[in-house]
Amino acid sequence: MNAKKRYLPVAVLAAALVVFGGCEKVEKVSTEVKSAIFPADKNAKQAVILDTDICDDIDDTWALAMLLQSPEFDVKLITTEVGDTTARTKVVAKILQTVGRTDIPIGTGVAIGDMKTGHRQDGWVKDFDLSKYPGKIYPDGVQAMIDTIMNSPEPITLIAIGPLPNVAAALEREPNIAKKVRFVGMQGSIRRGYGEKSKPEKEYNIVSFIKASQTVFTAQWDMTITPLDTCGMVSLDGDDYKKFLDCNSPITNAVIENYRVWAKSGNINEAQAGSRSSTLFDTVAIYLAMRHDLLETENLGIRVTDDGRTRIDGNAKKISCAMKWKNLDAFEKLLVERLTSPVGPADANGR
Ligand SMILES: [Ca+2]
Repeated sequence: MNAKKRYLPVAVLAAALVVFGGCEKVEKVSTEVKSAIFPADKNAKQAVILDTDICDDIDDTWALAMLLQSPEFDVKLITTEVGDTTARTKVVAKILQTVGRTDIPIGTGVAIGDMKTGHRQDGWVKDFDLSKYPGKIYPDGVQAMIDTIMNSPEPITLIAIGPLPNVAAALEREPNIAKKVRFVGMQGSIRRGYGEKSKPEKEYNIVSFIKASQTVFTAQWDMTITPLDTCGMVSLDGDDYKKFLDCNSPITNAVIENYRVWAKSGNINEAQAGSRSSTLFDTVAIYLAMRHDLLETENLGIRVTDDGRTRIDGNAKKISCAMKWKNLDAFEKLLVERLTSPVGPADANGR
């Protein structure tokens, strides 16, 4: 079946945005947003797993919010990874409970690496009792990832927005997952570095677990990534940010509360949270899991070197890499529209 046939016409989407438009009335829909593909019914939803190092940089929290607010997705599992994964699970659990999505299972991933740093949102959950959480939490997140993939009647999109020890462990334990997964990730730096530097550099998600990255980047699955070349350019300010800030919904409030706690714990001026976001790298992986028309992608052989770089190598596995923005502004507007819209997958669950 042609996938495009399963989606609502653009005019219906535009009408839906007018009728159900977010915290505030949606006044305009950009040309690019109009071209969005939205599932016509819940049967067309894409089954996804999110693997996240939430609590390190704050962008994972924004990405999780975007995921929850995107009706294209049927979120089957969220796994936490790196460091104190139980602490990260606690933050995911509180967010899901806050927005009424405890139907989504959580898997606590491999506790590996530094257990103390990179946990900048602990203050947000200091009074949250995980033992009273009503949803399902799998203590072995890697096995939960494997079981979710292997038991799924449909292919799964695995969205990985951090280092890759969970994904590598899952591949090593059950290599057959590669046959059922499309991988979408925020990893690497190919022609540009942090802060739009003109040279690539060692990107955190890759360099912090190099062998795991090599395992994932050579697995026999379809791969799409947003390296720093594109994801490093995303941030919100001005009217876009104001719309998000003024929304006052459970999901936007959860993001902004976490942003303030995160800023404070990292000695960043908390007032920044009142005027602009930090760089929202991981949101681009969520976008790439559903569409890529606002980006230019290149099919490149990518090799993860032993010192943690992502080099173009014609002999390496071909990966679809988002290398340039066609319209970054349209993406940022789409991001805000998603975050501030009440139309999310929760509606399909009868809320
Ligand atoms: Ca991340």
